[in-house]
Parts: sequence; C-alpha cells; structure tokens
Amino acid sequence: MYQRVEEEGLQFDSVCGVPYTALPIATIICSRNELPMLIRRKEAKDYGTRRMVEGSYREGDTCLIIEDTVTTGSSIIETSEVLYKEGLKVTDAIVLMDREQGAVEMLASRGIHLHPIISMFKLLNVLHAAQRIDDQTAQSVREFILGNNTFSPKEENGNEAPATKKPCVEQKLELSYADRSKLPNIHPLASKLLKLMEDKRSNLCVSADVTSSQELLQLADSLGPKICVLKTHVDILEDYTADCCQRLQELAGKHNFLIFEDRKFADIGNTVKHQYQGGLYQISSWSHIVNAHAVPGPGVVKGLSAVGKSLGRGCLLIAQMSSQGSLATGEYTQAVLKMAEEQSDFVIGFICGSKVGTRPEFIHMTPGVQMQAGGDGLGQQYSTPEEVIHTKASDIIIVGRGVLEAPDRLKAAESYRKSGWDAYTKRLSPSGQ
Ligand code: S5P
Repeated sequence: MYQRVEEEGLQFDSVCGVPYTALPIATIICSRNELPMLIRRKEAKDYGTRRMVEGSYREGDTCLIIEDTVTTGSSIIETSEVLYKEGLKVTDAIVLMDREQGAVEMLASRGIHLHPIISMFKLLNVLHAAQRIDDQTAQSVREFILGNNTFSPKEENGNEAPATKKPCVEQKLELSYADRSKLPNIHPLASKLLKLMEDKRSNLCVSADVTSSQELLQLADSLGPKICVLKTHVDILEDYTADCCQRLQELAGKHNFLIFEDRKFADIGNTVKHQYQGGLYQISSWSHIVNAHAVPGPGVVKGLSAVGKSLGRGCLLIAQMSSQGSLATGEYTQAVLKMAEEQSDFVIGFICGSKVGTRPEFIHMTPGVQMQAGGDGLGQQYSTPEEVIHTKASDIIIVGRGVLEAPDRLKAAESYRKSGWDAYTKRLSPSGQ
C-alpha cells in the first residue's frame, strides 16, 4: 500500500487509519516509513482532553487516510469528517480492497481520491483462474456486486454512519461526465469522450447511415459542432475511398468528435483481427471506436484488442439491442458485462437499451431513439431522449433517421442535442427534476 502512495506521489503531512481494522496497517506503514500518525477516536474519553483525534498536527495539514476494505466509502467519509472538524484536509485515501459498490464515486463527490490496490472483480478473476472458487460462486458474487451498487450507510466492518449523516450517504449519487472522465481507472479514450461531451454539452451520437461519401462528409462538417460521436456504416457507402475516411478524421479533429464504425464484429479472434485492420476499409486506421457482439466469447475482444489497443482505440460490447425480439437479454447481457469487466483495457462500454453496468468508467450508448416512441415496421423500436438518458440512465443517444429524415438536419440535431442534454442535467440534479 505504501508503494502505491509513493508511485502516485501523494502529498500529505500525516496518516490516519480508519478504526479499527486499518489501525495496525496504518501503524506499520507509519512506523516503517517514519511518518506522523494520527488516531481517530471513535468515542471521546470521559476524562482528560476529550480530543477526537490524537497525534501531532496543525490546522491546514493534509492527512492521508488508510483503510482495509471499502464498500460505499461511508467509513472513510465518517473519519474524514472528524478530521475536518480539527481543521485537517483529506484529499486521498488508500484502500487495500475496493468492493466496487460505489466508493470511488461516493468519495470523488466529496473531493477524496480513492486509490484501491485491488478490486473485487480482479480478486474474483484471480481466485477463479486459480480454481479456488467455482464458476457458480464467482458468478453469484459478480451478480451480487453488480446488483448492489448503492450508497448504503453500512460498511462491511459493521460501522454505521452517524444517524445525522444517513440521508446524505444513502442518496444515490450521480457523477457528471466530467467527474467520470477523471476516474483513476478509466480508459483514456472513454475519458476523452466524456470530457468532450461535457465541453460540447452534447450526448448526441448521429448515426450517419448515408450511401454517398460526399453526403457523409457534408453531414460530419455541418453536424460536427452538435455531436460527441459520429457513427458510420462504412460498408453502405457506394463510392468508398480511403480518402473519405482521411477527410472524416480531419473533420473529427476540427469539430472535436469521435468516429464510431458500427461494424458489429462477431467472429473468432483471428478473423476479426483481419477484418478490423485490413481489407478494403482498414477500420482500425480511422475509427476511434468499434463494437462487437459477445457471442463468440472473449476471443473476439482479444482479436480486436491485438490490433486496436496500441492505437488507443476502444470497443463497445453489444449488451442489448433495440430491435424487437432481440436475444440479447437477461443472462446473455450479464455475461457481456462480465466480459467487459475482464477486458476493460480495451472495452470502454456498451451498446444497450438502458444502463446495464454499474462501473462509472463504462459508457452506455443507446440506439433506437426518436422524439416520439414507436417503431419502423422492420423491428426497430424507438424511445425518446428523455426516457433513454433520464429514466434508463444511459449516457449517449444514437440517432439516425430522426436527424437524417428531418427537413432541416442541423435543426433536428440541435433539438436532439438539447433534449439529451436537458435529460442528463435533470438526472444529475439532486431532486431529479
Ligand atoms: O441495437 C441496435 C444497435 C445499433 S448499433 N440497434 C440499432 O439500431 N443500432 C444502429 O443504430 C443501427 O444499425 C442504425 O445504424 C442506428 C439506428 O438508426 P435509426 O435510423 O433507427 O435511428
């Protein structure tokens, strides 16, 4: 744990372990490294100074918190609040094990950067690979964790947050795109996307399903300022040339959006590697994001990652589909989440109908969006931007014909951008209004 403190170059004046389990850990760290240690009392002595924090400190000092495990982060918050009362500052906390049930986000919202040494999902993978736990146990723990990412006031060590703090701790926390872009374990491409979304105030991806290169480029140039992502189906262009994608990249730079080739890879690793890198389209050379079906198993992501990872590309896994009768539901969707967790160095999120995963590092993109709910007669099902972003808590709306078939595409894109953004700000506001 101290090695991590040094690697991160954390600046602090003293160290405090969260009582009680982390006290011996903090003691060893302080003793070995000759650091000043503070002890937070859980109850004031009924004699002597009645101080709640013991040790030598000055007002304005920064104190590093040490903890063994975190679930929601409420024990760290409780300790930091006692330290604040003494005039101390808390900016960082080191924890051995993050159970991934919301602590990183909860603490980030209070200005505390949590540095976990290991996470529950990583631990599960290690134990599972070493055959120390069976498939069923690993899966049921994963499901429990995914289904229990709430900000309950109770920590795993039994510590209850003080009664007065409960409403605050219980409140379901929503991180902004900007906050998520700064999360410590986020993929650089996901971070870039979340940041540009916040900067451009846009969670709109336009699906440029057009058949001429000129029209594609014209769309990219005119709608560029309104969008965070431009989604393409390059294989429907009737006049494709490499120059078209070169120019598309220039426009992505000019208007600060990402390109997402909606190729939906679905073959064995070795085949998708060729399909991604080579052939006529050489997708990996120009598309920031691609997507894949999980149906072939993890090899499909491995194959894509072998090509795209070193280029800084990212992949979305298709966890659900907007089309009627889709088979991507229930256990299949859960298995996709697991696959994403296991390859989060290349998977940046999901194509889905609603938020499916709890990790704020993952980006949820939802197709099948129009201003009015309904369908297209060929199985497509539409929800509104408000439903997708506010009710279903997805991050990005993908809109094709809603924009392409409008009499004024720019005006339509602006109204989708505004609806999507308004739904997001409503979701962020504490009252959800
Ligand atoms: O489940 C899905 C996944 C995708 S990527 N449903 C979808 O509709 N899509 C894509 O989103 C689809 O291929 C199309 O390019 C776009 C939706 O277009 P629209 O015209 O129906 O908005």
